[in-house]
Amino acid sequence: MMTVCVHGLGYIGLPTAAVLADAGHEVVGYDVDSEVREIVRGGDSHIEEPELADLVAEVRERGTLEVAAEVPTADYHLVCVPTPFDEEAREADLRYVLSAAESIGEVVRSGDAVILESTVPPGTTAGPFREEVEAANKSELVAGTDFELAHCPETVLPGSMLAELRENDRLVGGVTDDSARAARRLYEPVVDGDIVTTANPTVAEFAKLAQNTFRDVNIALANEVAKVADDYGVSSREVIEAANVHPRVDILRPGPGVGGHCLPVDPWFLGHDSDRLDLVERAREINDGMAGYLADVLARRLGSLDGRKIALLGVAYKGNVDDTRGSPGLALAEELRSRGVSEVAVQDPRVSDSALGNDSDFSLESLVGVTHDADAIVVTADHDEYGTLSPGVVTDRTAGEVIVDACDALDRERWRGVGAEVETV
Ligand code: SAJ
Repeated sequence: MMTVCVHGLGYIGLPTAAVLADAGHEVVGYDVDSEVREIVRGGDSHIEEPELADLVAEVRERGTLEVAAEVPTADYHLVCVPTPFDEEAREADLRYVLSAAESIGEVVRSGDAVILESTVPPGTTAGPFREEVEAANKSELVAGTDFELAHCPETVLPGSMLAELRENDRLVGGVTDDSARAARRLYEPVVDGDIVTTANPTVAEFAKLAQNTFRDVNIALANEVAKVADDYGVSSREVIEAANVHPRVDILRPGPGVGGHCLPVDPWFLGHDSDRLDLVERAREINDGMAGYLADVLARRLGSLDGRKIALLGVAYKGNVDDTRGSPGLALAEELRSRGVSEVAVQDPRVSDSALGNDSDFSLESLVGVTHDADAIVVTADHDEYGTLSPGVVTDRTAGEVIVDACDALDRERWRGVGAEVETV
């Protein structure tokens, strides 16, 4: 087993550090945020993720996960820092990745391995990341000669991270074959899936972006099918279910838009050194346009949006998570407010006020509060709680009967049973 320094104890770094420590590696977690370090040092998690807090407590107790305020020397440096999206420039902001590279350069020794897991534009590992590590190294060590360097993109789905860290196939791209082999050795004790070696780090970086882009484009198709199906008076869900009967067709589900911090962002990273994005840009526009489309649907059903109260159920970016980054529900809330809706009331059983953020324009209310005298109800996250929601709780209190389920989360038959017609996107 090896010593591993995990740089960044966030959404990816903390679960990764915990799983590596659980497999027996001697792991040290490093994070620039002292609050995060204290929480993890205390054996807890600052991220809501099933079973993560228990695992962190266990590996802290066992002594296989330590927390450091300075970057230590280690056999492996694993970089899991965020790559924020610069909305204006539509580009990846590499400042955290490059700052991690610099601090690794200061401590990296001959024979160590450096692995970048953060999602980055193609060419980053072998280009600016490598240059930064080498430039910061006083002994002038060279990647691929003196120390190993590889990219291994993370691919875990929030909500099932621990299982996916262990079960998913992984891509590994090294600057040399030895670098790829070194990366494989780190993951082998942890990963039950296949570890696939790509020709170089750039292929691994590109492949990760292509995976999320594939999903985004597929959802854009589903959203377009939903709009067209409405013109034909048929259910998009029934159309897609029927189309997917074909063994080579797998259209995803339409919804209120695409949220989170991966699908709405990663496709743009492909444009870092290329001007050829076309379908990819269109897909982004279609998915971002779903808030406008839903507002149109509501305006049509209500006659006018002016002075209305609309209840939004679900501001997490998707079902069964508490994360509101890139929330389609909140995007719709903004859209409705800008179109004259007097009260946009939001509710979410999974999201806490603190997750919504202090500077949010909206505050969370109870189900009873948001639906009271609402002219319309819109479901914008498919939480399990909405599937079992009793229509009586909601319909007795609403002024109108417009219920738009953008996620197909409600049990439509149950609602029909009490005379409430649910319109699904
Ligand atoms: N969505 C739809 N329709 C669907 C599926 C999803 O509208 O049929 C929406 C969701 O509601 C959500 C958004 O898309 O708003 C993104 O959700 P997601 O579940 O597709 O993906 P993420 O962002 O939670 O995680 C993705 C995953 N990538 C792939 O499945 C290819 C995950 O494996 C990656 O690790 C993660 O991005 C990442 O970190 O890149």
